[in-house]
Amino acid sequence: RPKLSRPELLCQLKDKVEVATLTPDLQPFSSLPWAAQLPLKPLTSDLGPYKSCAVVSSAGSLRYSGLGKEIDSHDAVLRFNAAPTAGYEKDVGSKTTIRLINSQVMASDEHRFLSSSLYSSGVLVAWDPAPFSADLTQWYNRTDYPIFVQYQRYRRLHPLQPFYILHPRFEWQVWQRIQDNMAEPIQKNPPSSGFLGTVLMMSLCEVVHVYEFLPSRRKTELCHYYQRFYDAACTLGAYHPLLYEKNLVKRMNQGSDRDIYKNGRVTLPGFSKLNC
Ligand code: NCC
Repeated sequence: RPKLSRPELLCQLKDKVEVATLTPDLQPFSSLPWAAQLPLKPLTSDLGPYKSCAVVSSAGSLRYSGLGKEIDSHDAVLRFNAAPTAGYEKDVGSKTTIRLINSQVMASDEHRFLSSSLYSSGVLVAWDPAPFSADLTQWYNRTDYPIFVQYQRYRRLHPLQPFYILHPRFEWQVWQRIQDNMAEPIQKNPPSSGFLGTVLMMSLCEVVHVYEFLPSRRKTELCHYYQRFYDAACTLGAYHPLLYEKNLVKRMNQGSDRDIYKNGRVTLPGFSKLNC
């Protein structure tokens, strides 16, 4: 199978992946009373379009980057999980338009998801590693972490904050793009939040800048910019097919290699700007 060119890869991603979120009309939710807490419309009809966007990975190499001002200059900024801005503004900025969180964050005591102010700014989007090709009912009855219980609790406490749940079909559509463009079989686990969030923003923005997903010259084994914890697996992957995700992003990058090396910055076109 021939390796796809950059435009081919981008168009394939646009054609075969759709950002879908749960709405109250979907089975099995339509027969559950709490489904009224789900947003009526999918995320993509409520948010954007934005001109220029930033996706801020949580990588340790953001530390001492001085990228904060540049990140905040974008129209929308996506952050992940428990990644804070307070105290790290110089390096990661302070604007949060969307926060993408995995179900582990919602469920673990450590993150105090229901009470911490970290989660209260911007739009929340949650996801849970659903089994491959499982339908919504199967997944609902056996989520990885108790995403729905925590969702209902959070919504009761913060009824005005927009909060979406990704449709698991999206996870596996993104996974399939990675697998189809790799020579070897990759692990059958969903992509990392980092890559899911990048594709999410490509559907909302005209141009997407991803920071420290492809490591710069500041590359470090420091896992997160906000924690004193060292593990190379944070950058290279273990459970998630992270290295393959990065390989694909490298192939789609429209920016220069120097931009990666100097600023850890990748530039990707939004789907609306592609002529496929
Ligand atoms: O670490 P995590 O990811 O929250 O990071 C968000 C995204 O940033 C990119 N990243 C992060 C660190 C690093 N050194 N290099 C990077 O490129 C990745 O794209 C990553 O997705 C996740 O994807 O949701 C993940 O979540 C954590 C953890 O659940 C949360 O941080 C909450 O504590 C996972 N860690 C563990 O399960 C121990 C991580 O595997 C994936």
